[in-house]
Amino acid sequence: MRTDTGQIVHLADYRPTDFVLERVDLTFELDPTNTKVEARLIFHRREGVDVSVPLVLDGDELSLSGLLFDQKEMPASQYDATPQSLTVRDLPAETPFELTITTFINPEANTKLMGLYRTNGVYCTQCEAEGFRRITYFPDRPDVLAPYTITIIGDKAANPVMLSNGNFLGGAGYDEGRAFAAWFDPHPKPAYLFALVAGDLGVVEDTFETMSGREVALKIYVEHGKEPRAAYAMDALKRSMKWDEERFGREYDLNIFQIVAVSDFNMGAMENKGLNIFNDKYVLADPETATDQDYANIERIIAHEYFHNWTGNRITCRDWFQLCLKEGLTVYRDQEFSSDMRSRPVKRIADVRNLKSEQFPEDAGPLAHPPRPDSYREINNFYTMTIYEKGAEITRMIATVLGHDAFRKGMDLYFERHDGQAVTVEDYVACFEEASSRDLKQFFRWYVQAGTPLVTASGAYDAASGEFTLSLEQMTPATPGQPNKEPVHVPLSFALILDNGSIAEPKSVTGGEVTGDVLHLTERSQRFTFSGISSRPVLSLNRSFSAPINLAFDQSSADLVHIARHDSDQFSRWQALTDLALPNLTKAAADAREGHEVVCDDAFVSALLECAGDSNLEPAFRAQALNLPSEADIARALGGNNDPDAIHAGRKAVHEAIAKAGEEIFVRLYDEMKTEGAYSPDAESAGKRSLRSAALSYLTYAEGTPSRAAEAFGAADNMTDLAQSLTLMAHRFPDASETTAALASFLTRFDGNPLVIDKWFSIQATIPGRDALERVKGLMENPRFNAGNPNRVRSLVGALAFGNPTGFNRTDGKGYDFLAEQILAIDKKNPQLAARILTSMRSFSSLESVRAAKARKALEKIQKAAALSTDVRDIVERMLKG
Ligand code: B3K
Ligand code: ZN
Repeated sequence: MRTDTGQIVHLADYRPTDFVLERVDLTFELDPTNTKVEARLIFHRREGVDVSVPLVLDGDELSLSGLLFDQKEMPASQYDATPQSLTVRDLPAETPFELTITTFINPEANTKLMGLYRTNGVYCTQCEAEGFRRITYFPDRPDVLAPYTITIIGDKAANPVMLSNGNFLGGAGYDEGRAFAAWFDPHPKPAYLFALVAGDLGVVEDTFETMSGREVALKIYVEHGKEPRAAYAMDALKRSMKWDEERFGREYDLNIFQIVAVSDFNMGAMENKGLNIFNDKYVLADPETATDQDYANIERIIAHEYFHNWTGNRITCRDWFQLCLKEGLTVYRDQEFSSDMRSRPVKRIADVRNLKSEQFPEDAGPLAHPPRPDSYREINNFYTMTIYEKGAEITRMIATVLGHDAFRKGMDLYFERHDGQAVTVEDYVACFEEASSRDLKQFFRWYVQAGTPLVTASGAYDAASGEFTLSLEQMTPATPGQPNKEPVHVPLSFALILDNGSIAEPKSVTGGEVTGDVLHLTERSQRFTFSGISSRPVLSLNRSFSAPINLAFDQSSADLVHIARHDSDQFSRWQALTDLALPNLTKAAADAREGHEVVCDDAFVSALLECAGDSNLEPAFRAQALNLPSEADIARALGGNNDPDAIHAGRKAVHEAIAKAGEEIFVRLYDEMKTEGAYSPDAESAGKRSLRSAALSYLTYAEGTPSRAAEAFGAADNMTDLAQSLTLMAHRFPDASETTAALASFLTRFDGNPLVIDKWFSIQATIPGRDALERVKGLMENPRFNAGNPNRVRSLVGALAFGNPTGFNRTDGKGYDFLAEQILAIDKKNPQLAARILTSMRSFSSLESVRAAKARKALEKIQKAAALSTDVRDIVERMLKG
């Protein structure tokens, strides 16, 4: 199965390899520009495969410098080597044989950050999805599993640390200042989980005792001097290990678990067996340099990568079409972990916000694809919000449909049955079918249909009969390549809330299946009737966001206010406030566009302020409510012909109206929510800070000057408050002298700490308005910017394109032209990064026509460029095709 040629790969073409890989033995002789890799691979021909069939191994920019067959030189007539493949003929019919393949690679020149590369003088690898083939010729696919022995040889002084997967076998210094280290990973694994790290790093050590009483050594490697900033990551790791034992019965399986933080990394982190490699942004934290959000992200990502040990590593994917099998499930697991560590409703709100603002637009645009796609051109482009977040929602729905116990039984069966295997989504779902005796055939459509289902609801109460009738319809919109959709199984958590706030218990329900508080919508259209309802109830539907759908339910403001006040499901209270906010925000956008005055609905403003001032509600929840739907959310609600300037202006006016009406409450909250004593990143303290910062934001609207934010900046004793107040100043008063002074003092204070300077970059890159482009261009000239480092590029180019709707979508189209230029430049070095940033334009066709036409032109310019990577070509062509 060749996937690096830009050709389309189809799920239907899957077949097992012709040869079975039994063992892998790798020796690396490290050199920054000329590393020697010797791979000894033992294979045998799969039963039934004809003796004439050759062995074909994958490569990527490789050149073969030696090939032995059972330790003897292989005659040149028996093989062909190209940069992309090695084909070996005339191999034995049955007996196992050994190939020894020698390649030389140049880690220093590897700017794609796939395969073996260098980051700040450290050797490091990234192999998922297809990076291993940049190290040696190999059957580089996830269904080829083998145990690995690794020997690393390198300059001793330069590489006091030499790591790979599995358990440490031994190491020592020898001739001419060189040293070696050997590692053995007994758990058969695919090549994408291979890792190697070597260099001069500091380490933080701890231990963990597993549920069966084994001691596991825990090590986190960071650059020297940064050790104290790894303490929180270590704590998060130990909590993750414990949680996976308690919640899922999963125990760790090696005697060592290692994490390495590196500064050049294409994504967040990687779950290599026993040796996770992290973007240092998701390891390093202290109160002075990390925000509450950074701490929460570290906790979540440390957990996510650790959880992959069972969901991804012990049980992996048969092929890359099954990616959501490991990613969606592991996101579900990390979401549950964070919910247990923090506030469950607040976590759910944050996750749903993220799903709606990132995955829903993907699902509604040209890049829409099913969670289990059936073809791809570039697998790197499928590490998407749909695979991860919608994938997690699907597992969450399975848990909802089955109930807690049957879900856990299904998971247990999955771990027991498939341990050590590379499996499919069908295998996964079959475990839940067996554990619950429920047919999940219709449910399976969630995996293979793209697009967000739209559920339309309407309710009617008949006092005479005491019946409440709920009519539901579902429709999934057409997506690229899928014009017609079948109805899916939508589990809708619901409550009928009575006048006094209590929840009605219907005598009976007809019209479809109901389990507990979940309605099962399975037809295109269905009518449920609830009997024995004594007075008109208010229906709260899709509580906790039990299904990832768009819900069209024309509820009155009064009903929404009732839900916002009374629902026992906090998520639904937040959802009701959002449903009240959105029409105000879309109307404000329309008014701003027409030059009309923006007026807000009183019912909405007072419900929001009531929530803000309600001390029975946790501060983090109130902060979420005050944090109005984003400009992207408003654009999505408007649906098309969008003018980002009008959306921004309307949203600002709504904020001002709320700020004026609630000034007293905000003054009080600003005082009350002050945290005392030393900084602690725990959820409760973070919640107070977030509510205080929301209050500060509204007060800044009410007061119209930067003074209060400047004062907060001066008084801040932690990065959360500091970054928040700086953002407020910069975004609201970019030209004020206070802002200039604060930006300068921030820079001086944190100069030399690139992760904090990234915040300084992105705060400025997201200042609304047309000047953002010039600002970003200017900052790219700053010596602290480095176009080769993904975090730096994301903090300027990424922040402008993803996080600054007015700055990026200039009417003159200059934002798009700039992005096109940048994409072409980045693509030459790092195609994966270029393709990812380009997806920021995925919703261009919902812009008003002047901008949309200019955006299209910029995309066409990219498409026409010579020598485009497969990554960028795939994205740009799908976006243009629509
Ligand atoms: N599995 C990796 C992502 C790999 C991305 C390759 N382009 C990290 C994660 O999801 O945990
Ligand atoms: Zn993952």
